[in-house]
Amino acid sequence: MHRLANRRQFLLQTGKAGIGACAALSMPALVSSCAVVRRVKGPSGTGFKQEPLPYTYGALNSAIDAATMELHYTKHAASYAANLQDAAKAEGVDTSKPLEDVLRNINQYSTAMRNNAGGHYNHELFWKIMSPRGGGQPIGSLATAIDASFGSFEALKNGLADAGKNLFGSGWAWLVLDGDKKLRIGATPNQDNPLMPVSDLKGFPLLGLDVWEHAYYMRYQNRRADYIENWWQVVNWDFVGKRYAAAFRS
Ligand code: MN3
Repeated sequence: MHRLANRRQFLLQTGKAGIGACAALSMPALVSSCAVVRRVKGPSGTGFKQEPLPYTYGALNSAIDAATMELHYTKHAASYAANLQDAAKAEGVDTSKPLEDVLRNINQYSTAMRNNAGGHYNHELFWKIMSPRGGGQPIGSLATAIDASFGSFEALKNGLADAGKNLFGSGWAWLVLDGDKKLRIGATPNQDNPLMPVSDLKGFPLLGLDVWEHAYYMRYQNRRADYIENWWQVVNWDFVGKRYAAAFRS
């Protein structure tokens, strides 16, 4: 018992409980504390209303045309926000709390909540991780972590492109920070995201790429791979890097 208590203390202090360490603990209280240790909290505070787009519709034209941006923001994303507010009202959700709280407990809510809470969160993030002054390469601690995890920035780009291209139907490709503070690449179907317990890919979303056809079809038609290739020109690495640093500290 004494050894177990010490071990629990060790896990809580280091925050580095791996899967093996978690499996080795058999007492329910210790297992649950282990699960808490392995979650990255990350920056929170996404609201339930749509925020203004941080640039003009045509600002990302090197990758995404103005008509696509306008439809995407004013119709698709706006619908998720409106439907989310309806669902929140119907299901008694306190909309003064961060949306992340709903996503992390999505099993308690309806399918409408899952689709629209995910849809709203994903798009609010998507607008922020792009910029007319984007492109180039990640810098600082994120660049170091990308090299350590995937070998190179090129390998990250290839991995994310594969995740996006191989996703059947509509959804998102992601770079996330998982509970072991490791970077992971993956995809989620529909409007799911990696904060949801139902997602196979779990972690804190650092960067998400919308690969629904509405995000690219007018310019690229069926050429999802070309859209992804051009998209790197507008990725806001300054924002993503700060998000990584904040999530890593949490
Ligand atoms: Mn979309």
